Amino acid sequence: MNGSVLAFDQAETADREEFRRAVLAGLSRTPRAIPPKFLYDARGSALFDAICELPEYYLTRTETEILKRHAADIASRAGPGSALIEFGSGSSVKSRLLLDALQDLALYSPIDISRQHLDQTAARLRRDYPSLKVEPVCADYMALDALPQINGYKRRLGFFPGSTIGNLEPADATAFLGRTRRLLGKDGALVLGADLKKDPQRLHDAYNDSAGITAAFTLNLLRRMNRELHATFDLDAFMHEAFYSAAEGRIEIYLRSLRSQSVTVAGRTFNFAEGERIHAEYSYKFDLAGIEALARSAGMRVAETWTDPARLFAVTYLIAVP
Ligand code: AVI
Repeated sequence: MNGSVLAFDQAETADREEFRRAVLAGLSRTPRAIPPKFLYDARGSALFDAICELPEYYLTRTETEILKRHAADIASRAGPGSALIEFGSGSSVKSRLLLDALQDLALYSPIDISRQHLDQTAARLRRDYPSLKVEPVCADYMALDALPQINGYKRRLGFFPGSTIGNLEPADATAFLGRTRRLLGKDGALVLGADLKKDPQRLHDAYNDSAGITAAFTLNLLRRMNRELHATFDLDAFMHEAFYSAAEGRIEIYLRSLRSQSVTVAGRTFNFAEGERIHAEYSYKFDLAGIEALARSAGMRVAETWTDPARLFAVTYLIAVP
């Protein structure tokens, strides 16, 4: 067996063990909850890509339009010679809009937990931008304490699109932004995408699409437990449930048990009452004052905000408060 295959196997075993621990702890808690990052195995990531194409899911389209319209403004704020660092890059589609606009870019560093995604992204970018220095970092950006060392860049420009910030609980969002501010340095800046509060029906529809893709995405968590943890979930005995809580300013997503049932997971038995839920994800929605407050809580401020005409989504330019 060659070294890289062995390293891959070891990484996979470690990932599975982390998943097993998180699931057993999460199903033993009251209320039951599994951290949302586990929604994104290969199938989950593909389903999320499909969500981004749905007519009801306006987030991706709207943010892309804002970036298209304002990439030059972002580039002029950042100035030439920046290093672009993307947190959770996936396929880096949106970052291309910035790569095309930024002048004399010193480096592009996509950070992603998926080695496969990163390698594919880096290869495509090197092909399409032959003079760009691409330095991928395979890491969990939520637990990152250093960035690639390079010289000669003028500013570290972070990029955290997609309103992924909304999937963090407020204290975690503050901690993430605070860590990011330190990573980017005193002259650094962060381009942050955030979904805005709006008509609750519009929000509800974005997480309850008529094609059932979002439901398949949430239910995939059960499928993943069945495959990786020898669990016995009956996918027809649970349903995806998503609703907007105006009081909390967030979409809440659960898996709801449709009957009283027992399920075995990694050799342990869990009993579900009819109607009992497993929390799968929050998706916080913001107003502009809320984004400002969040930035301030992490030692940053909003230097500029760009939105679409219907004010569905905001892209903000955050800088460190001296
Ligand atoms: C990745 N994240 C920003 C998505 C969201 O809208 O909160 C995840 C998602 N979950 C269901 N649909 C989309």
